Amino acid sequence: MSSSVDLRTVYAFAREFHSKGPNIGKMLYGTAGFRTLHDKLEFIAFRMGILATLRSRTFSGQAIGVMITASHNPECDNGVKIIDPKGEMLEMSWEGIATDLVNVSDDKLESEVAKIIAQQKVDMNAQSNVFIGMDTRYHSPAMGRAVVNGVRALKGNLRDYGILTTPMLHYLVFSHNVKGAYGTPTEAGYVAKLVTAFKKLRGEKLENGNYKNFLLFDGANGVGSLKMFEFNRQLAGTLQCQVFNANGKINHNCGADYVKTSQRPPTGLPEHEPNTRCVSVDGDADRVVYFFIDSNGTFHLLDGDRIATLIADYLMDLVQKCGISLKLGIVQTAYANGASTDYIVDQLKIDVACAQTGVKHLHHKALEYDIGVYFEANGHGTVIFSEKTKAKLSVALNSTATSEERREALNKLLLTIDLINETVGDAISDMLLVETILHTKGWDLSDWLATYDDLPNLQQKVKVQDRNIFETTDAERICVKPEGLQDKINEIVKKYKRGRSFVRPSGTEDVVRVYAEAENADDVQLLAAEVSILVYEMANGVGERPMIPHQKL
Ligand code: G16
Repeated sequence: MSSSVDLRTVYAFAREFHSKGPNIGKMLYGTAGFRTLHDKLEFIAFRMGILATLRSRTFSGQAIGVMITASHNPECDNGVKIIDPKGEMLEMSWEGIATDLVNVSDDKLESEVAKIIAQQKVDMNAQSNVFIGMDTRYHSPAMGRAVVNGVRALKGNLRDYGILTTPMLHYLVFSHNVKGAYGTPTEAGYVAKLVTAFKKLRGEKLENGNYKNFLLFDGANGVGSLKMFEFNRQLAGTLQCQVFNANGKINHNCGADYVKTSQRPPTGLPEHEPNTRCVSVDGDADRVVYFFIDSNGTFHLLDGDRIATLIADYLMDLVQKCGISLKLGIVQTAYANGASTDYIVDQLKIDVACAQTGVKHLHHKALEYDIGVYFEANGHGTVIFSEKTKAKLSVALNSTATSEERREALNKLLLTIDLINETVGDAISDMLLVETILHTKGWDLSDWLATYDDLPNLQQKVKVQDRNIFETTDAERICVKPEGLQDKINEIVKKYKRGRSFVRPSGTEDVVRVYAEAENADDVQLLAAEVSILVYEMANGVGERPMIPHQKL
């Protein structure tokens, strides 16, 4: 079929504005899209504009999202994430297509695009809609312009939303594609959906038991802080949330990743009463962790594992009150603290599964349940409810045989579903859900902390010459390459009581990550150091040893 799109435009734009240039090594679509130093990324953003336009045409013009962000990474990095029509991460088969498109030279770009069109049977006369969002990094607008040019080169339509949190763009894509059935497809519609559900769930009583109506919000100097100001306007009179870290260097000594990995409070934390609830999100507000400092000055972290258990427990209770049989499960990764998994199995008696790092993998696994709660320990996660589950709840609610008590529980569960951004992990939506649960239970953070004791744990980054020589299996719990490494890790781990350690190449940073946990804090330091040195020597050869950053527990 002939089309009005002349593919020579693709090369013309590339040569003129977004040339790949020399000395660019192989780039991979990683854990959450392409991510690297911002000055290496513009040509990738251009090519992802092209890819998103083609993908949208394969869905007859349904919106595809392109998010410009390096999320938790330092300010110098940037990245591109593609969002599929249901608001999910890009389908895996297209990750390979994206990788190939990025790795050809400028002069092969036109033929590569022609190849995708032929292989994927893209109808170039079909509509195409690409939604673009970006974080607050100073180089994000330049990346956004490159995406726009990619879309224009193939004569697609686009909507540039400017600064958004990543989960907001996921919401906008999905709610647009389902014609508003998931909420009004605007930024104001997103805020209204969450705030309305939150207010209804909270009711008139602002405080309850140990729950105080005040929290401190570390915005990681990213987009989350900006958006939280808008939420605060809408939440006025309901939740008192004081935002800090709103206009410095993104993620620098603050934010969810810093707080989780260094296990200490962010800089910029205002003076406050002991035991005050504090929350940290990351640069694009798709992750959240809680923390507090007690009256002895001790720091306590409540991470993604805690959030998952809190939510699952609350939902199980509601489901039981609804009198409906539903299968609820929790999905974790290898980073989940062993104590949290024991708590889920032994105390909550809920099904638990382990997936590979990357919310895309957890989301996929969570779809196997009627209600799938998935969280990474780093605070990235959400809950998904199957269509069958939602239908069962509506039928029960509308049945005249349903008692008042059950009806109340059903209403509460349906409102809770409304409060959750099911498309992807969403720091603000997750926070509002945690606030709702703590308020319902009348808990402060020490009540929540008392549900189980975390095993001391540590995560370290090891810089190696080539992280791609590391390969893992069994949801990343076993390292199969370099050969022999796993046996040596096993030997080391044996020496430590309740010891566990694994290594994997990061998909977002140029490092190998080392995770360790053990019965006590001293052991965990030693275990992490031993495994980190081993990783360094296997990858770089024995010689000068790495500086292992010792983080306080
Ligand atoms: C992304 C992914 C997360 C993942 C994290 C770290 O988060 O969405 O699922 O846990 O990267 O991945 P890795 O260990 O491979 O570097 P974010 O918040 O940076 O988009």
